[in-house]
Amino acid sequence: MTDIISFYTNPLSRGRIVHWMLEEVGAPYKVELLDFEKGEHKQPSYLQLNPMGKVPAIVHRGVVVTEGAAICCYLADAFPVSKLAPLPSEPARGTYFRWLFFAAGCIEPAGIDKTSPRANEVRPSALGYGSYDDVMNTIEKAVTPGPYLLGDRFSAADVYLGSQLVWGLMVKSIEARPVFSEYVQRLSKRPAYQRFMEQSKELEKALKSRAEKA
Ligand SMILES: N[C@@H](CCC(=O)N[C@@H](CS)C(=O)NCC(=O)O)C(=O)O
Repeated sequence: MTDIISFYTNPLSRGRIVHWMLEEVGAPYKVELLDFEKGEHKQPSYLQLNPMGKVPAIVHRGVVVTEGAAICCYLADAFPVSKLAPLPSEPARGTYFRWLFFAAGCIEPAGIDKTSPRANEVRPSALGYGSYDDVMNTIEKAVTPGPYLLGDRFSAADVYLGSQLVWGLMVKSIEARPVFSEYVQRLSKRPAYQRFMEQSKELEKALKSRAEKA
């Protein structure tokens, strides 16, 4: 069993969240690129790892972890030296989980519904995220005054929620608010974020050249 993390991704996917997280953690990892065009994520060898046929996924010490938010939590706990998660004994752990789960359970579906509205409207009381406006206002409260979700302390929750904002502001599933762009700008100055962005461009090129050669 190896300690090196296998990271299954596509550079234009939610794998970007985990790529950034891996750079924050600083643990050794190996990228396994999956070409969506070729359907590599739907091949039996990958479906064995993730029956959803989706990325990201990691394999670490023989265990498969899928779901971007779960992977961020897992890595923060598996590499405590990175100090990306409050310990179970710390009250801030509650706030940390709150925003991680809010980002996965509320921000993500609210953003998708914003850009691709459902044919049949769902009652806000039945919808886990309530209303788009409530989600936007709640994010604003969460990142104010900042600089991070846990105040002065950067955590894996910022990697996950911050990634949702970076992507959402770009595709306009998250409305532009000054406080959102200020938060995102702060995050994008992090050396780990910049390394991930550079590497991600290289992965895109690698995937393109692999496709051209095939
Ligand atoms: N719930 C998963 C969603 C993963 C997901 O939807 N990944 C997309 C890329 S962003 C994917 O793999 N799409 C390929 C497909 O479904 O064919 C997570 O949060 O990690």
